[in-house]
Amino acid sequence: MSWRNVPPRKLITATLSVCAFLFLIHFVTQGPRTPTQIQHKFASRGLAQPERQNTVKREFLHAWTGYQDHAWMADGLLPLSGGKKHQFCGWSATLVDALDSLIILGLDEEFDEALNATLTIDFAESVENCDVNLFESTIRYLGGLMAAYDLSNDARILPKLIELGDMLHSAFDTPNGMPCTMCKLATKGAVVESSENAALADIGSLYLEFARLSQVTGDDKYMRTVDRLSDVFARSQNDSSIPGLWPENLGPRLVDGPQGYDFARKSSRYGLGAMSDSAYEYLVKAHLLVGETRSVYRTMWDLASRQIKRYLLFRALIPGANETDALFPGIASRSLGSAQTLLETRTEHLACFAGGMFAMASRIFNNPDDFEVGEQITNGCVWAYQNSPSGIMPETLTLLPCSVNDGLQCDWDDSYWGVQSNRPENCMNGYCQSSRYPPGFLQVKDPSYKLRPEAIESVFVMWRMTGDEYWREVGWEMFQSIIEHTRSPFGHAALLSTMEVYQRDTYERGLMVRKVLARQTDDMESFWFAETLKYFYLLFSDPSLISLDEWVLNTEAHPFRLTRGIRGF
Ligand code: DMJ
Repeated sequence: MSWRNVPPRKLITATLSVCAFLFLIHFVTQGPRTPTQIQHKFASRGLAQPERQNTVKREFLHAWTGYQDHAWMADGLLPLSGGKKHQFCGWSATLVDALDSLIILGLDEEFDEALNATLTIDFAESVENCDVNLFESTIRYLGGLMAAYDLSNDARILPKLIELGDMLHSAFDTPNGMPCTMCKLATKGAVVESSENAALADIGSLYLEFARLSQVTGDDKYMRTVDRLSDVFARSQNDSSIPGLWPENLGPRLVDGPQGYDFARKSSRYGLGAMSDSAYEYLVKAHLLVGETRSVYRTMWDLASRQIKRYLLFRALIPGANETDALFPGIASRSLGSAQTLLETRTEHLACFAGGMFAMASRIFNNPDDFEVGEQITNGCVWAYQNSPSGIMPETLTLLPCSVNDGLQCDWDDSYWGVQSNRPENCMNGYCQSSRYPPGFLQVKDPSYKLRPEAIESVFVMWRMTGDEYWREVGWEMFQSIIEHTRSPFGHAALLSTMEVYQRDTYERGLMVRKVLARQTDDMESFWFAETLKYFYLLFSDPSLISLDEWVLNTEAHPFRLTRGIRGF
C-alpha cells in the first residue's frame, strides 16, 4: 500500500508521532538548555575533610582574635607587635573584607559582632583628608559588603552598600566619564578629574562590583557607568603595541581626545602580575555575571587570551620539567611599531591566579585546550612552592626559559644550567643567587611572601573543576608550610624571605622546640582573611559550599550570587 492510500487522519497521527519521537531523542541527548557547568560533577555529597577544615578555622580564629583584641575596627592588625595600621581611609578594611569569610567558616557570633560594627562605619567621615584608592576600596570594601549581603540577605547592609557605592561611583563624575583612581571623594557633588595615569588592573577590575550593585539595588546607574568603561576597553584593545593586550599603564584622561588611541599606549610592558592581573580575570567573570546580554567580554577574552598564550607564557628549565608540565607567566615588552617582543622570564606570585582563570574560561567559553593551559600555570606555581627552601613561592622569581634552539628543549641539563646561571647578568658583585638557591631558581629579586592567595586560588579552582584529590593534597602541603612560617603572636605575619630559613628555638605548650623558620615582618593584609584562608577552607569543604556554578568570586574572593533577577532588575 502506497502512502497515498493512507487516510489523512492516520497520516497526521503518524507524522505527529514521528515529530514527538524526534523531539524526545533531541531532549534526551541534548537536554534542556542548562547554564554552563563549571564545577566537576561530584558523584556524592560528604566530600568535606573536617579535620583540615577545622585546622584552617583554628588559624583563622587565632588571627581574628588578634584583630578583635588589638586592632578592632582599624584597617589592619600588625601581627608581631599587636599594633594597628591605617591603610585605606580607616574604614576598617580588615573588618569589612572578612565579613563573608566569617559566614562561610560558620563563625556566626563573630559575624554578628563584625556586622554590627560595620553598620556603624561612616564612609563619608575622614574622606576629606583621604585619597580614596578606587580599586582597593571597590574590591575590598564594596566587594566585602556585597558578599556579606548576598550570603546573609541582611537588609541592614543595603543602605551601607548604597552609601559606599555612591561615593565610589562619584569617582566617575569627571569630564570624560573615566574614573579618578586616587581622589578625595565626597558622597555628593565631588568634582574630580580622571587620572592621567592608571594601572590597568585599577580601572580594568571595577566591573563586577558595580554591575552587581545595580543588580541588587535595581538602580542601573552603576552598571551603565562600568558598561561605558568596558566599551573603552573594547575599543582600545588593538591600539597597543601588542594588539589584544593592554599595557600595564593606561591614560584615562586621553579617552575621547584627539589622540584617544594613546589611552592604550602609555606603556609598552605587558603582564599578568602586578598592575595588570585582575583586568583579564574580570573579562571572564563579567561574562559570567552578564554575558547573556553583553557579548563584549567574550570578544575581548578571545583576543586577549590568544595573545597571552603567544607572548606572555613560557616554559622554563626546571628539574623534571617534562613531568611537572609547567607554564609560567612572564613580562613582555614591545615598542610601538616594532615587530620584536622581548620576554622577561620573571614570574610573580600575583600572576598565579591565571591558572584558575584559564581553567574556568575553558568551560565558560567552551575552549577545552585552555583548561590545560590553566593546569600548567597552576603546576608552575605549585612547583615553586614545593621547591623553595620554605615551601612557599617567593613574590617574584626569574627562571631560565627552555632552549628553543632544537625545538623546545626542556630536559634538565646540569652543565647548561651551570653556564647560564653564572652569566654576569644573573649575578651581582660576582655573587650568583642561583648558587644559593635550588636548581631552577635563577634569580629571586623579591623573596618575600605577603600572605598572598593566588596560588591556592588556582589550586582550589583545579580541585573544584576536576575533583582530583591531588589538588587537595598539594594544597594541604602549601597550607602547612605557610602556617609553619607565618604564625606569629597576634596573627600571621608576612615573610621577609621565603628563600632563607634559620634555626630558631620556640616554645610550644611549655616545651622548647627547635625549628627552621623564615624571618617575619610586622604586616598582615586584610586579604589573608578575605582570600587566602577562605580558599584553604573551601578547598577542604564539601564542593557544594560556594559552588562555582552559583557564585562568582570577585578578585578579593568575595562571592556574588549568580542567580539572575533574584533581587535585580
Ligand atoms: C588582592 O587584593 C587581590 O587579589 C588583587 O586582585 C591582587 N592582590 C591582592 C592579593 O595578593
